[in-house]
Amino acid sequence: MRSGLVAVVGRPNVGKSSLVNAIVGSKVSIVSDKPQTTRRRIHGVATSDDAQIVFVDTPGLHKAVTALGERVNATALASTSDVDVVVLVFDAAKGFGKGDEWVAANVAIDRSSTKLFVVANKCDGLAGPKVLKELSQSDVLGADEYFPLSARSGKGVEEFRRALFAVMPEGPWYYPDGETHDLTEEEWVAELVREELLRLTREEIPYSIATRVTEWEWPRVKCEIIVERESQKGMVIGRGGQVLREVGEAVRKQMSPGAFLELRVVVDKDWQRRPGRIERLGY
Ligand SMILES: Nc1nc2c(ncn2[C@@H]2O[C@H](COP(=O)(O)OP(=O)(O)OP(=O)(O)O)[C@@H](O)[C@H]2O)c(=O)[nH]1
Ligand SMILES: [Mg+2]
Repeated sequence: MRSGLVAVVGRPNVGKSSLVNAIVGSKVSIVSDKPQTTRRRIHGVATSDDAQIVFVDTPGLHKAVTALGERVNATALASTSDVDVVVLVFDAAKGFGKGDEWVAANVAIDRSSTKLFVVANKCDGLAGPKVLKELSQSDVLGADEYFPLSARSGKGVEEFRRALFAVMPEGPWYYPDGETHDLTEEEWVAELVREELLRLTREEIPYSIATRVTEWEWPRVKCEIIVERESQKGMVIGRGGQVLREVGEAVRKQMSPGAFLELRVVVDKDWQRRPGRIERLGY
């Protein structure tokens, strides 16, 4: 039996979580078009006949301006030690840039025991020469292998998946066959609620939202939506409760049948800037 850990790092919004989901074959990590969607390290598990890969999805590395930003950066930076492969993902449509180099320079990788793979994501719709140009720009990273692909269309994902399985060392499986992630049911539902809110809100609201399941008395599940200011409450609730209703419907569809999901919006002033609060929320 073979197994290994693969940490996925990169700037926010480059498609790290989308890539992990594509390889695992189901949603293990929430995705949105807003940067800084992932806030904690999440294990996504892919199992083949004789090997298991545990992906470590991480928050996007960025210039932090709040205590939450510092916290999630630290989480990402701490996740590359003792792994078999570090995958550095960049957005090929935007182009390989200084920010990606900054990520590579700040992530600790022991190259004697850890391989570095670079993924040029979002290659769907890009012309061949553009992809080649971005790949050659990223060559400064001196990676072991480079993969142009699209997590969205799936093109190139299978080759990448095979290359990862090929380098997994001998070792026991960390998760039973069939298990795809390491979140508890409570954490999972809280993340699903946050995903829908990221989809439905804009401007500063997505960054001000945290979610937390406060009660799980199946089929009754209570989830708290925490915002930073009184003025944000209305936007999360929506006119006549429209936003909350939409969130509830979308999340219920992804839960076991019969769930009764109750959503409540509360204000915790400037929680994002208060380390104690951030910790309590599990970030
Ligand atoms: N066109 C295109 N869009 C993609 C692709 N992969 C991801 N996206 C989109 O890019 C956005 C960000 O995707 P995520 O997977 O949340 O990115 P992330 O790197 O995990 O972001 P953070 O968690 O914020 O660091 C979403 O809107 C995705 O749908 C791709 O291959 N092609
Ligand atoms: Mg993510």
